[in-house]
Amino acid sequence: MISYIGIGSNQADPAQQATMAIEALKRLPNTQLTKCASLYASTPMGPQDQPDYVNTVVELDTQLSALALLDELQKIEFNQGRVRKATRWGPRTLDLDIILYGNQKINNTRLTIPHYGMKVREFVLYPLFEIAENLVLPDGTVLSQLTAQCDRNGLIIISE
Ligand code: ROI
Repeated sequence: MISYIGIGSNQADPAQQATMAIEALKRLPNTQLTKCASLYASTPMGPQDQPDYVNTVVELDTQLSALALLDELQKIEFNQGRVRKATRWGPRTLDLDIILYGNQKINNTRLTIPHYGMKVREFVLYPLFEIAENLVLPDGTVLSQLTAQCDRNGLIIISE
């Protein structure tokens, strides 16, 4: 199954967090990392009193079920996304989201796929378009059209 994973961080050296997450995704069982978009710097969506984000998207070719994949992503978030601060766990520094899982629509208590925000988030659409320019969403929406309609909102490539 081809699946696209959104990666986001805005704490504790976000570019390093994203790079470490990519390395961890390369080690997933029964899975190949087949494409990797550039790293992007993006303006926060939501509260503006927080640092800019680093975002990217990777393509996986996986034999894991969507839920098994989610479990693996949450392990990576737990292992690498949390920073030890003095005596207690600091804030979450890494988000790994399953954006798409093949052409499937999945709705259960743990997962909503396609990811609910993907169609309007420049920091998902542009990196996804970079590695999957001919993609069509499960509902028939054409990715290139969504991307063309979405303002970059300051989104820039920081490393290829
Ligand atoms: N904003 C940006 N730019 N990138 C993100 O990954 C991101 N993730 C979030 C919220 C808080 C919605 N804002 C974001 O969870």
